[in-house]
This record gives sequence, C-alpha cells and structure tokens, in this order.
Amino acid sequence: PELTKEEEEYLLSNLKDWCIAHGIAVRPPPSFVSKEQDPSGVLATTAPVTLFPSLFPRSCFEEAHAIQTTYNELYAAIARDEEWLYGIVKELVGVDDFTAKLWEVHEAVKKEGYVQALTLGLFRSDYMVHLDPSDPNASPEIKQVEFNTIASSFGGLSGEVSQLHNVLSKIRAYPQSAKRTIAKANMPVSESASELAAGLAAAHHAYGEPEISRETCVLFIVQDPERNVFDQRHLEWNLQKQDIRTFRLPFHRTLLDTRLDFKHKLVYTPPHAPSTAYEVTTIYFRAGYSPDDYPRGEDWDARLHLERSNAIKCPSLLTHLAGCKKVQQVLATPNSPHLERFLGTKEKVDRVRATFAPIYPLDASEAGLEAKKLATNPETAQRYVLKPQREGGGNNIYRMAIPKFLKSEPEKNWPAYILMEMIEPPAQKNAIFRNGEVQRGGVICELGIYGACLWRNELKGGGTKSEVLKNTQAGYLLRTKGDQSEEGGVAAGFGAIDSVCLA
Ligand code: GSH
Repeated sequence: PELTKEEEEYLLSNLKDWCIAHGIAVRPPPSFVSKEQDPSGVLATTAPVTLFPSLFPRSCFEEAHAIQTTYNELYAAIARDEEWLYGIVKELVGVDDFTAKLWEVHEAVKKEGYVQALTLGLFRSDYMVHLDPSDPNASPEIKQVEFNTIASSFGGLSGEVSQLHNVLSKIRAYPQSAKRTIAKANMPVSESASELAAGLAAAHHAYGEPEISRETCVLFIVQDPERNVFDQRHLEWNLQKQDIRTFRLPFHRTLLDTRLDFKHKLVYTPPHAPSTAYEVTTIYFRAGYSPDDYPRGEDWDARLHLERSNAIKCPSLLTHLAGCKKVQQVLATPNSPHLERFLGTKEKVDRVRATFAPIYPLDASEAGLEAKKLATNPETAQRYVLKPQREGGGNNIYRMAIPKFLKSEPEKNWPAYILMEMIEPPAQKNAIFRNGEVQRGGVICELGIYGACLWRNELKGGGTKSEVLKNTQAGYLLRTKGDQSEEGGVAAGFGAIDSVCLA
C-alpha cells in the first residue's frame, strides 16, 4: 500500500531500531564503512527484511511442517547408506572436484575408522507454492526447491521478524489494510532459534562426559569474514542459557586452535585464553560447504582433522554429501524405488513424492538426453533452472542463460548439473528493505522448514545398528524476493526475511 514519504520514513526508523535492538542484523559489507571513516567500527546493520508479512496458504504451510520429520528420517537414512550414496557420488567424480574431494576425506577417515557413532542434522527443506496453470480450480501445493544439509541459515532471526511485523502493525502510519489483515490472520511465530539450539543441545548431552575432567563446548566453525554473525549468535545465546558453552572458530584457524587428544578427542584452545582447553562435544559447520572455504591445501587438512575427531558433527561428511542436488534429482525420478528403500510406509513415500518438481540429469541416460534437448533449446530452456551440486546460493543458471552457459562448458562436464523445472508461485505485493532502500512491488515467497535429527549408527557384529534419538520439526523461515529476481538467497544478496500471515 502507498505511504507518504513521511509515513514511510517514520515506519523505517522504527523498523531499523527494532531490528538492531533485537538482533535482526548482519555485519555491514566491507565497503560500507572504512576504519578511517569510523575507527570504532560499525558492527551491525539491519538484515534484509520485508515491511509487511506475506500471505501463505494455510494448507501448504501445514503440510510442509507435517512432513518435516519424514524428510529428516529420509536424509538420515541416506547419510547412513554409504553404498547408495557412493552410487550417486561416483557419477560426479571427474566432473565435480569439490564433491569428489569431500568423498576422498570420507574415505580417508573410514580407513582408520570413524570414532563417533552419533550425527546431528540441522536441516532446512525449502518450498514454493505451485498452482497448476492448466486447472482453474487447482488447490495450491508445495513443491520442494531444495534440501539443505549444512549451514542452514536464518533460523536464529526468523522468529524475530514475526515480532517485528507485529510491532510495526501497531504504528499509526502502518497502512490500514495491512493492519486489518494482521489483526484477522493467524501469524505463527517461528520457533527455529530455540529448536535448532535444542538440536545442538541434544547432541551436546548425548556426547557424554569427557574422560578426563575438563570443560566441554559446542564449536561453531564459521567463515571469516562472516556477515551473518547475529543469526549464529542467536543460537549461541540459546545454548548459553542452558549453560552450554559455545565458541566461534574461523575455519582457517582450525589447525592452529584445535588438536586431537587421546582417543581422537577434539580439544579447542581459544586464542584469548591460551592456557585453557575445552573438549568439543559438537562441531557445528557454518562454513566448509563452499569451495571458496578451501583456498589452501591446509583447509582440506583442517576438514580431515575435524572429521577424524570424536566430536559429533553437524553435519557428518556423508550427511553433507546427501545434500548434493544429484541426490534430490535421483529421489525425484518418477517410478524410482529409492524412497521406498529409505521410508517405511507408502503414506510417507507418497507425501514426500508429492512435493517433488520435475528434475532431470544431464547425462547419457534416456532422461538425460531428453533434458539436454530441453536445456539447449532457448524456447524450452526458459522454463528451467540449471543447478550445480553446491549448497549456499548464488550458483544457479536460470532460463535463457542456460543454452549459452552449456555451450561454454564441455559436454563431458554437464553431468555435474541437474535441470529443474522452475516452480512459478503466485506473486503478491510487499516491500523489501535492504541496503538502506525500499523496493516495492510484486514479490514471491519461499518457505523453509527446519528439522533437527540426531541419530546413532554403529558397526556391530558385521552389521550396523542404527537408532534415531531425536527427530523434530524445528520452525520455519519465510524468504521473499522481487518477482523479477531469479535468485532468492538472503546471504547471497537477493532475498529478504519475511514472516507468515496464514491465508
Ligand atoms: N555462512 C553463512 C551462515 O552461516 O549463515 C551463510 C550460509 C549459507 O549460505 N547457508 C545456506 C542457506 O541457508 C545453506 S548452505 N542460505 C539461505 C539464504 O541465504 O537465504
């Protein structure tokens, strides 16, 4: 809705202060303010947020929540099935060096024997609303965009954005129509900050007592520089409330600040307290998912070092690898037996299968040859997105750019990508505040549901024994982007954090 310039300024001044006061914030970009301009340093700026909550169909919201524990079960089962996962990864060896390298680290650890049977997954399954264009009476359905197995972000901030929208709606200048909608609607507040922390706490407690008496901690492995610090801090503060100590370790300092003690216990010594040593119960990776995190050979040594340790990993290497787009594509292949392999009941299989959009390989299979035709013809390519295996956003190639991109890549490398039909959700109106500016107009939303899953996988008498210790749905994230923008990642610089108004 239109606001006068003065009304908008007033609303924004409230929004900015509320965001900073409640930690809906990111570090400013490096170019934002130089040390010379401000020697004290500016530590925080508002994270990208919408001014209003967005409408989301209740049935879709509920279904996405309801199937999260089944999705957790599915990915935990994939991560335990090394043989199946190798079948996927081997297709990528030779075309995707990063995936191949992660597998190499796994092989190296396996050779000497994994010493920790527990794994924690803090997942996020992302969806958009799909409306069948050929059926005027079609009900909205959720279709999965992707499944994140590592560094699933913004769970710390999501719940705060619902509170922000609620507070703003009390301001006189807030448009009446939006006030009325909010007053009538149900606005669920995401519990992700506390639920993701509960996942980390469960791992921490399941680790057990250290053998020699020393303090324990959960270690956040982070990028450096990292802008999304406050999102991570919200999880840390939730853990600290439960008397669980946390530290942030820049990934590139791993070999300097940690060592493996007897029985592969991981010991962390903070640079600010060089005479102390903490035993790490849980490693939480908020780095290590991008090839950019490994510029030096030592960075791969650091990953190997962490993986060899007895700390519980969130996620383990195999869980990280289960997040490959190729896994999503293989699961989504029509009539394939994979879902049945991992999920016990037909009901679970059918509900998960109903969330898949069409995804194709770009290899020599029959489906692959068909997909190559679709991807190289500009007329058909415009309905698709081309995705590499990576998690982390900003890596995809969209629509008309696909044929040109493929032309520039030798065909032998094409199997490194999957081709996915674009989900075209209905647009609505909202306003996004990012980088100090308001962008108004048509927007589209992506709903992410977090999951927390802790499982044990032990080699016992020639077989393996597995047990799921915790499996919960862990809150939601709504991200919104301009309807002209293809990319929606907040960290990658496109989307904004939103909250849900159930329609
Ligand atoms: N390093 C940052 C962090 O730890 O928050 C970014 C991590 C990241 O890009 N995470 C991806 C994500 O959830 C999954 S691998 N992105 C959501 C978004 O940027 O909108």
